[in-house]
Amino acid sequence: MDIVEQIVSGNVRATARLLRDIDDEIPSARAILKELYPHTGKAYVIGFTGSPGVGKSTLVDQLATRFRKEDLTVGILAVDPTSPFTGGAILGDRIRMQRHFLDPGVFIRSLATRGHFGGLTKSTNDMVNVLDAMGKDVILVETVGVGQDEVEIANSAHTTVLVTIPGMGDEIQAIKAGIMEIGNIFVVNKADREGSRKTIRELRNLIELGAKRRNGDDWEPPIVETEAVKSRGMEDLHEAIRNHRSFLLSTHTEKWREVLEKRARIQLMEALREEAFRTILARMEKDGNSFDLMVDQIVEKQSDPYTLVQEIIAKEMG
Ligand SMILES: Nc1nc2c(ncn2[C@@H]2O[C@H](COP(=O)(O)OP(=O)(O)OP(=O)(O)O)[C@@H](O)[C@H]2O)c(=O)[nH]1
Ligand SMILES: [Mg+2]
Repeated sequence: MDIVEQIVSGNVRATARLLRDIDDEIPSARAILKELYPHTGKAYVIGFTGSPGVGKSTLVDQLATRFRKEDLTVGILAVDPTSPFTGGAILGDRIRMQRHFLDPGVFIRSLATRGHFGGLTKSTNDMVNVLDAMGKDVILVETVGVGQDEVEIANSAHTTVLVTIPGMGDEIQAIKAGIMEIGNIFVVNKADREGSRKTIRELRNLIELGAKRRNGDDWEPPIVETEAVKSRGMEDLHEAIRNHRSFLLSTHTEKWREVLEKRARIQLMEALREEAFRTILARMEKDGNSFDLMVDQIVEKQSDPYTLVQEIIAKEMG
């Protein structure tokens, strides 16, 4: 069997190897991704985003267990984890996730680093595709919400879950519109803490404000109260996800199509950016007119980034 067949048949080692190659930006990974692509499109992708430490990993872990009860297979990707999931200080979560490690129906992978050129979801989307092709029914993607990342994960997922905790209403208020629009479901985790009700009220107000901008047939994001460590609220969250999926799939709207287009658009954009950049960079190196040389020119004020890019593109266009 070649590597594509191995991955499509769910081989964990072959999959892990490809993911590592993608992470290391090994060029041969592209060709495999290309061959895997026809096997994608079956998984349901759920993104979880929110500030560090709000409990995303704990929620993802609990939900994975919930999906396994339905006999659905689960892929988990944690992007740039700042606390132990599988990335940084491994131990705590290793223990917590052990039941999943022993379960062949769950594949977990964390990405501790970003792409060299700031491409965050570049490889995340590729990895989602790999897990999709591998046959995982549900893919849970965790990203720490820092501005742009939230928007990127929202473009990659079918359902985006925005996670907050009590007392974070103000923070949300401050970031406002952009963020509110990407959340299909809001979770107030750590509901055991004081102020949960208040945060829910604040979120409700913000969602209602946003409703004025939404169409009548649009999805109204529910707010789910959870205490992930005690598995409280998981049924509600699971149901909210299921409802959102049903909403997208309901036949009288174009919502599913919109989500497919949104995902295709981001993937095409990233592939284009990646390939164009790679191609141009390779040519620059070959010409001896390297990237580093231009960096020197900028530092020495002999030129500026804008002029240099114009020159590069002009040359590229022939
Ligand atoms: N009190 C309380 N603590 C919780 C709850 N859910 C998670 N925690 C704790 O909060 C801490 C952070 O949880 P994680 O799941 O690692 O949070 P995270 O959002 O994935 O963190 P990052 O990946 O670092 O952004 C852990 O010590 C959890 O045990 C909850 O419902 N109540
Ligand atoms: Mg985490």
